[in-house]
Amino acid sequence: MELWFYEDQAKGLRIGLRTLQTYCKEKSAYQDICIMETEFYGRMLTLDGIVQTTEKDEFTYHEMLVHVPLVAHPNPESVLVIGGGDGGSIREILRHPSVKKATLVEIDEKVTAAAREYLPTLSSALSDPRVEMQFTDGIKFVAEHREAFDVIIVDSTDPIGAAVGLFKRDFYRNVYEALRPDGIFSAQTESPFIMPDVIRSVYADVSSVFPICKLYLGTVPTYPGVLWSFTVGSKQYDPALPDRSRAERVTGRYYNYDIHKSAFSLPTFVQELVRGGGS
Ligand code: AG3
Repeated sequence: MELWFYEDQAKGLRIGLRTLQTYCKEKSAYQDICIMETEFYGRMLTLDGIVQTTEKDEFTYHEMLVHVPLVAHPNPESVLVIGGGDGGSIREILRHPSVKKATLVEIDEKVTAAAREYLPTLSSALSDPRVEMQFTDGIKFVAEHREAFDVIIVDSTDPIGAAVGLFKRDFYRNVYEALRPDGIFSAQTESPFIMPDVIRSVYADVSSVFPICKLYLGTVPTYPGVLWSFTVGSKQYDPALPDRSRAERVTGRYYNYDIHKSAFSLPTFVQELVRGGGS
């Protein structure tokens, strides 16, 4: 008998992956956590039935979320990740030799425990001595820190449940305060095909808090809409003008210097969203 996993990505839109094995299926205080083997995309983590990451396409997401702000900053030493309990963002952060400390603030300790057991290609970097983990609410954590980080990465779930507050202006205000005077942050901000309203409102909110706000795009095949957006807020450095040698030092399987620059070239319908229009 064939077993299939389906995620309803939007009304009338569904993705299906044939699954071969289930490694972990548990309920935490926050959500249902599941890690399965899929035939096409390798191991996959889902939270409440929503695809978070797969072994085969996670590099596109984590490389773009992390390297754009870390290359834009000339000397990132202290980096904070909000969410990202699977460890994929931390793995990419640690590829930057200037980083002395990477702090992971994940609300659900059980997500990290499951990833450490069944997703080693993402989570193995969590054992690095530069990593500090705190299992607590990222919104509260950010509100309690002042000028403490060079870069903040918001590696969140979709804006539902506990993550809603990570897409709000008050949170971006606290992110601004938690960053050093030349700090920069990036956040995953969903697909322009599926959640145009999220992109529009996040862009308006981040622009109202940070002197520099830009949207850039990547591609994540297992996420709804595939074309994926990231929003960056910066106090000083223009994220769209990367230094070539800094970018080349962290060339990945998706990320490279040319991709970094071109990711800020937006299709017309996305330009309209960031201007506050569009449908
Ligand atoms: N964070 C983004 C997940 C969004 C996926 N949305 C969906 N499938 N509906 C993933 C965390 C990876 N570190």
